[in-house]
Order: sequence, then C-alpha cells, then structure tokens
Amino acid sequence: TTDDLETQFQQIVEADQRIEPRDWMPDGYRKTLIRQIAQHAHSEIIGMQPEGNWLTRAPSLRRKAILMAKVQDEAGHGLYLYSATETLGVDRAELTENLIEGRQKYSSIFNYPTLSYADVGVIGWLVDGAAICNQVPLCRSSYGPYGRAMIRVCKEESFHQRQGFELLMTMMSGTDAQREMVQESVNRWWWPALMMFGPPDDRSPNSAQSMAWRIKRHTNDELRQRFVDMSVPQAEILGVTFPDPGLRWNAERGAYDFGEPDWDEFMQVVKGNGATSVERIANRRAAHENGAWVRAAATAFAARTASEEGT
Ligand code: FAQ
Repeated sequence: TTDDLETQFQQIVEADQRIEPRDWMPDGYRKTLIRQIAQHAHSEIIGMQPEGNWLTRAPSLRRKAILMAKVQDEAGHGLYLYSATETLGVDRAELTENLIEGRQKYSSIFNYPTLSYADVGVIGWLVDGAAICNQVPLCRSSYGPYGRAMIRVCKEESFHQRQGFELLMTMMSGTDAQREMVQESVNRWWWPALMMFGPPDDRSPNSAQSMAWRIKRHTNDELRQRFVDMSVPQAEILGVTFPDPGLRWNAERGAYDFGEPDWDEFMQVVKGNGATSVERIANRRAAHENGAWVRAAATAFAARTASEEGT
C-alpha cells in the first residue's frame, strides 16, 4: 500500500541512503525537488550574465581567461542540474519555458547590476562563497542525482571563490582608488549575499518538510550564520568592512551577531522587481530564440539518422 511505500521511503531517507530516480517517492518530494533543482539550474544559467558583462573589459589576458573559465563553469552547472531535474520526469525544454515565462524562480542575487570590475572579485568571494556554504550540505541531499551533481559543482565553486578573493587581494594592494572600488562593491553585495540563503526560518514555508526529507540539511538561518562567521575573518584579511553596524562577536554564542537584511527588498526582487530582472529574462529569452535553428537542425538530423537506420 501507499502507506507501506511511504514508511519504507522515510526509512531509506533516515538511514541516510539515497533515493534514486526509479525508486518510489511521495509526490510532494518529487515536486519539491523539481522546484528546488530547477530553480538552482536557472540560477546558474542566469548567473552567467552579471559577470559575463565584464568579459570584454577584463583588465588583462589572465583575468579574462579566469573569468571566461568561471562563466563557462556556471553553464556546465546549469546543464548537470537540468539533467538531474530530468531524472524526475520533467523535460528541460519545459523548464526553460517556465523560466522565461516567469513561472519558476531563480536566485535573487542575480537581479543586481555589476557596476565595476571589483564586482567580479566580490561575486567570486561573497556570492560563490555563500553558494558553497549552501551547497556543500546538499552533496548529502537524499536525492542521488542531485547530491552527486553537487560534488563537482562545489569543487568548481571553490575555485570561483578563490579567484574572487585573489582578485580582491590584488586590488587591495593597489592604489587608494582600487581599494575604494572594492569597498564600494562590498557595500552593495553584502546584504544581497545574505538574502541568498532565503527568508528567515519562521517565514520559510518549505524548510521543515525539506529537512524531514533530507533534501535540505540545515535551515536558512543556520547557513546564513555560518556564512557570516566565515566571512568576517576573511574581510579582516582583505582590509574591508561590511556595511552592518550591528555586526559584532558574541562570545556567549560563539558566533557573530548581525543585522536584519531588508526582507521587503528581498520579496520585491523575488517577485521580479529587481534592478536587472527584466533585462536578465529578456537576454535569456533572446538566447533561447537565437538557438532555435540549432535545436531544429539537431532534431532533423536525429530524425533522418533514425529513418536511415530503420531502412
Ligand atoms: N532567491 O521556503 P523557502 C549559484 C524562494 S548559487 C529567490 O526557504 P527553500 C552559484 C523559494 O524558492 C544560487 N527565491 O524555500 C553561482 C520559495 O519560493 P517557491 C542558487 C528564493 O527552497 C554563483 C520561497 O522563497 N542556489 O547559482 C530565495 O526551502 C555565482 C520560500 O523560501 C540554489 O538554488 C532566493 N535567494 O529554500 C552562479 C541552492 N530564497 O519556490 C553564478 C539550492 C528563497 O516556494 C555566479 N536551493 N526563495 O515559490 C536551496 O538551497 C533552497 O531552495 C533555498 C530556499 C535555500 C534557496
């Protein structure tokens, strides 16, 4: 019966074993995974745009090669994640459609503009840093194809984080103007980076169930705290500050206290009213439409090959 299947499913999950595509799973589990993994895939693909914006203006060949490699990695992450989503019985074409029609979300962080080259460094340091913090526990996610995809994604994200930090170290040992550029960029990205972890736990409708299914391993607030604690010492090494007067060490908790992100701004961005939301989707739609001939050619070739094999 369904009850037996459900009990067996929960036992597998609680024994920290993996659920695989052909295993029985509750509908809600499948829906949640499709939602989260598709949103994650869309984020990687849309996330190519903010930094891609600086590819033609990288300050040296070395910086350009690094940035190009990073942006291409994001494309790869999107592809593995779309493949992981397809194992749940949805089609990638449908997911792309959902993204460009605004039926599925992508991370709030990619709705902010990249205004200076320091943003490339700060995105690597803070945005990839936050992504790693969130994604390392997802390597142990109960759904096999998602957890396995995350292993490679995390290795690449950690290169991204380091290239960002190294870029910022270089700028911070440069001129006053370069140091100011870095600080200005940190001021713009700090709060949006904290919002990447999602709404506070008491306003996170999906967390409890996703934790019980071991899709998520930690709550949004736990991961946000971990990120703050790991970032403060790094900021000290760099010589930058975070724009939060409430940020201070709490010896009793053994953690940093910090201020409240602007959750109204977060809600606006998630609703599609971010500074670059319209542009991001318009670019994605144009790329998809410009690629129509490739899809048509591949489909025609596959049909012809199949009919030749059939004769
Ligand atoms: N932005 O109940 P919860 C990257 C939505 S890293 C937009 O807490 P959940 C790497 C949420 O979907 C970025 N929407 O939801 C990179 C839900 O709405 P729904 C991608 C958000 O799922 C770096 C509602 O709010 N990483 O791309 C956000 O349990 C540099 C209620 O929230 C991932 O996607 C947000 N920040 O927890 C690439 C990681 N937060 O769907 C290029 C995987 C929440 O019910 C350059 N995802 N919402 O309509 C997760 O870990 C989770 O989905 C959370 C949200 C933690 C993001």
